[in-house]
Amino acid sequence: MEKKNGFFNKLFGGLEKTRQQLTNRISALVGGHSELDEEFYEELEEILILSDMSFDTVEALIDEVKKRAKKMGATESKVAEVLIREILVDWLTDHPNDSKPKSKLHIQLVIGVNGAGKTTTCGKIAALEKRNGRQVMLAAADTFRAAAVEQLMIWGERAEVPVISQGQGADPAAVVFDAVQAAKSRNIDLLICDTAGRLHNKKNLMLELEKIHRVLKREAEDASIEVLLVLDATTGQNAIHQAKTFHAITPLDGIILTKLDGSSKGGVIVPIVQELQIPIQFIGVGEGLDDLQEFDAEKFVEALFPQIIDKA
Ligand SMILES: Nc1nc2c(ncn2[C@@H]2O[C@H](COP(=O)(O)OP(=O)(O)OP(=O)(O)O)[C@@H](O)[C@H]2O)c(=O)[nH]1
Ligand SMILES: [Mg+2]
Repeated sequence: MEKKNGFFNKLFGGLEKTRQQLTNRISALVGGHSELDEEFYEELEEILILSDMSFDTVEALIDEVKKRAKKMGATESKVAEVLIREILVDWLTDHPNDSKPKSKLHIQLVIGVNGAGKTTTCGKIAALEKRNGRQVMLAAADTFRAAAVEQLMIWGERAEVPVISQGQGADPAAVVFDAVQAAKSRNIDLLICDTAGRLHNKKNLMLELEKIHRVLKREAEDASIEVLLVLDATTGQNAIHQAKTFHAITPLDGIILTKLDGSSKGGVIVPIVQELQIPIQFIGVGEGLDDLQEFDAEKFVEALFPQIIDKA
């Protein structure tokens, strides 16, 4: 129970800025405008757009609120809060965290643009899965940035898992190749591969990613492989664009949304799930080893819209 409360408190704390941007403004709007009329919807639309839900998602959300409100015969604006909460739970659980069935060796290829939080997230996943009793290994396939290998080594020490590396300048596909062999011989359950930050519009770097993925598929035939894209929640709308571009090069199995704790743009999670139809697997709510959570749509919406049940 205590663990569960700790989980929720961390999530609640992490969504503070998004609540200020989104939830508190909706509450203020409802407080000052009791009728569920066009003017109310226009203001609601503006708040939703400012929370970094995309225009299309906002339109769809407002339409759905109108539809459900009409069905209920509701005329008071406070219903809108309850309905938004309800719809978001529906939408976010529509695409559950349905990660693929895992083979004896499961491999996660962690990708994303510079500074999104890849290395930190690799360390956090390693710690989380180790706590779950799995044998975990890290591969330092960011051989590009100076000190990237050392950074992952530090995370390896914190999480108490081995790190396979070849140092700066090595071919990342060769590191991954080595790591797969090591993982097989050491009976590892989960191999997490950190990669270099790459701009989604730089073609050669994206091709390099394709190559790493190819080597993985070839060398680890019996393993299940997942490509996970790390997105920084503070980048808002740009995150959706990044996800679309990466998905076109290397089909994504899941998304990890980091830095929710530093972002007022947590609303971006809605268009990510709605428009890309890729499940959110983890969310980052801080810089520490324990600040990564498996995504739980209901808990997420509950932390975003607390107390609303009372108003229904
Ligand atoms: N507040 C907060 N900071 C985070 C989170 N995840 C990562 N960071 C911070 O983001 C910064 C970049 O993290 P890295 O893990 O180095 O990012 P990266 O994607 O590996 O960066 P490159 O390898 O340079 O592309 C660090 O200062 C992290 O502490 C999070 O969930 N919350
Ligand atoms: Mg890194």
